[in-house]
Amino acid sequence: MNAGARQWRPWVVVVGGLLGAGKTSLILAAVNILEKTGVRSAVVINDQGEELVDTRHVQLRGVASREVTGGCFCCRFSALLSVMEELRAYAPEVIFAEPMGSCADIAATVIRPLQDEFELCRVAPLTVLLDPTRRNLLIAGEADPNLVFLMRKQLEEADLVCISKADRNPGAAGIPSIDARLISAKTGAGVHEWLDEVLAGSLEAGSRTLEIDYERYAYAEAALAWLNVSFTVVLVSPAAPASVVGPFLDDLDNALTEAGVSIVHLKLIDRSPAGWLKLAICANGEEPTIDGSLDASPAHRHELLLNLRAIGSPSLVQGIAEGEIGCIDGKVLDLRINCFSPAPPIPERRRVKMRRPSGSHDAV
Ligand SMILES: Nc1nc2c(ncn2[C@@H]2O[C@H](COP(=O)(O)OP(=O)(O)OP(=O)(O)O)[C@@H](O)[C@H]2O)c(=O)[nH]1
Ligand SMILES: [Mg+2]
Repeated sequence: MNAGARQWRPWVVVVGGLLGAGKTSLILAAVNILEKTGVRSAVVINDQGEELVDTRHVQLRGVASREVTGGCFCCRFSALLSVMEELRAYAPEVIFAEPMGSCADIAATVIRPLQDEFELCRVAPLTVLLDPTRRNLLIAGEADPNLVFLMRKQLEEADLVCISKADRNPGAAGIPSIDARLISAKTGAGVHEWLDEVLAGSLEAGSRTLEIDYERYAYAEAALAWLNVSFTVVLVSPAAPASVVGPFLDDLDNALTEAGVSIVHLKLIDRSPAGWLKLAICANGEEPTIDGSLDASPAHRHELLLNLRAIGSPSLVQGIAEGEIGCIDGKVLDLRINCFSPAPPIPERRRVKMRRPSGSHDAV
């Protein structure tokens, strides 16, 4: 790379947090704000599997994006650098990177190695989102110890914690022991301020690298079932996306609940010639959040992507999903279904900071 080309040094803003914490929503809200002020941005989505709802969602929102698949950012760090290089074509000034929601140790394996690439980018502080509803459920009696472990590790390494979904949880400011900002991707509250803070360059990035037992970490991730599905359905009678994905999500939710599978995040996107619709829930029986066009006209052909992260066995989850897909009243084409538990992380690089700063988010 010649010296002239190296003038381009975008900010890389890594937004972590547990599955469903609101990472993609915050990134999309931030991209929107930046766009209004003439600042171009791009997004990199990460997953161990392929067929990603987040990537399609970001693309349907018209945002330049790339994926790093086949492993978390730490295990596929070279791939992250490659896609950042590819994004040069769009000349973004800010690249948002969304790690898998089960990922921890990002400060040591992504943020600090990115800092070594100082010619390539400027690294913003690691933001970790915390959904207060999930946090309260997790610390309550019937908590899942693996999700609690992952959440605590994520918060422990955050340069900046943001409590998400503030519109739903106006009282969330009172979580003791967390010095956090309140944001709502839905209303935009706090998003501007968050952007100003992470792009100011005044807060140190990678200041809280973790001590983490990789066996325990791998065990916690492996307790999750990870389902990525894509298929096209050609309906017998044309229907609007809302009439396709709404009942499908309800039936899937009910079947998972009956089988005792706990949904951590279920997201579903339907692209039809008349428009697209995304539905998501972060718990069994929850009312779905909706994005896209609810009033799209009926169509025969629908392309669906389904991503489910749940506490349960992958084979059980896959069987339930296949059963529900089989119940759709139409011809299912090009079905790709991949269900697994995340594999143990093996970082390409790991750089720890020896001196820990005062204050921490450990006591969550
Ligand atoms: N009310 C409200 N809902 C939100 C907000 N931010 C996100 N959500 C909803 O929370 C759910 C999860 O949001 P995502 O942005 O997909 O979360 P994520 O952290 O990217 O999830 P993963 O990629 O699966 O780890 C979706 O249903 C969103 O619509 C918010 O500020 N307010
Ligand atoms: Mg996401």
